[in-house]
Amino acid sequence: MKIPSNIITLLVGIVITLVSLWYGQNHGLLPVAASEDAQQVDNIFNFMMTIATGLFLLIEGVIVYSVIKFRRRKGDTSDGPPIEGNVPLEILWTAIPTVIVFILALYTFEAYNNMGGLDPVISKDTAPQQIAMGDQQHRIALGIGKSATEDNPAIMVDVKGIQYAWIFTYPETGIITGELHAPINRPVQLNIDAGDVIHAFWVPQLRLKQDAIPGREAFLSFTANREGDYPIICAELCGAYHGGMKSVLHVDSAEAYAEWEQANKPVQEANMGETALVDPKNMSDPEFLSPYAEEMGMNHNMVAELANHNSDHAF
Ligand SMILES: [Cu+2]
Repeated sequence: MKIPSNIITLLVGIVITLVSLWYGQNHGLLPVAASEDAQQVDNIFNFMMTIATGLFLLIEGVIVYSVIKFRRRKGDTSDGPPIEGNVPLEILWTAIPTVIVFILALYTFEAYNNMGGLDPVISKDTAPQQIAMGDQQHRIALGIGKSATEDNPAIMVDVKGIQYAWIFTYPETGIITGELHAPINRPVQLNIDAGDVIHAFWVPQLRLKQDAIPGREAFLSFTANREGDYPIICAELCGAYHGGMKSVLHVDSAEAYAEWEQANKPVQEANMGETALVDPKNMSDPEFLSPYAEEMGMNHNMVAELANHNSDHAF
């Protein structure tokens, strides 16, 4: 019994489609998605992966099939048939990629717009540069952002890229740190700037990347929805130690974030005298030594004993 070739074509088409649809969702190439918007980027990537898998299987399949089916047989020295172009075929293979590219362009545009890429909503009160330069600058603001709302305002963080580190300043609390902390489910707005050369702020798990340009502020907003530690990577060759320009984004629970904030707030001037300044002259030897002794694995009594032994020793 001979199966008609159009039925075989149909079956092959169905199999390729099913395999492509499955692989488009199960390629495992992306790191975890740690924000709401990251899913939109993943949807585009998965869609592209589905199309790419289908095309790969179709084209490679035809090549492998042809290599076997139309191979030169033993003793065959004849020429192949003289085929010169095929207009319908060329129209087809121009039209299909054109349609695919158009669909991808529209889909990408839609996601970019959803994420606030076309009109970043910038909180003006913390972007003095923007106000100084007026409306024109606002219209061409760099970045992505829209996640803040009236009842869930964004946490502001000034991000400065320098050779070869990221410095994060929280203007509301005065915290300055080398590692970014963000509470889960709260919008965060990064005001990104560079101190020397062009850097790029990149967190793969947020699917966000933004150039940091000296003298020109850029913005990124995100709302992390997954606790964890994620790498911050400089994605613009910025000098000899560019490869070492890394930091960490800690997405904390609300409680852990509050704790971190409390522990890292600069000491207020009012209680500065008691907490920050201790004059070692007013301390006894054991008092002075105990923090060092603890590091060495000694307890308080051992220190006191030592101090007694050497009581006549001028310290
Ligand atoms: Cu850099």
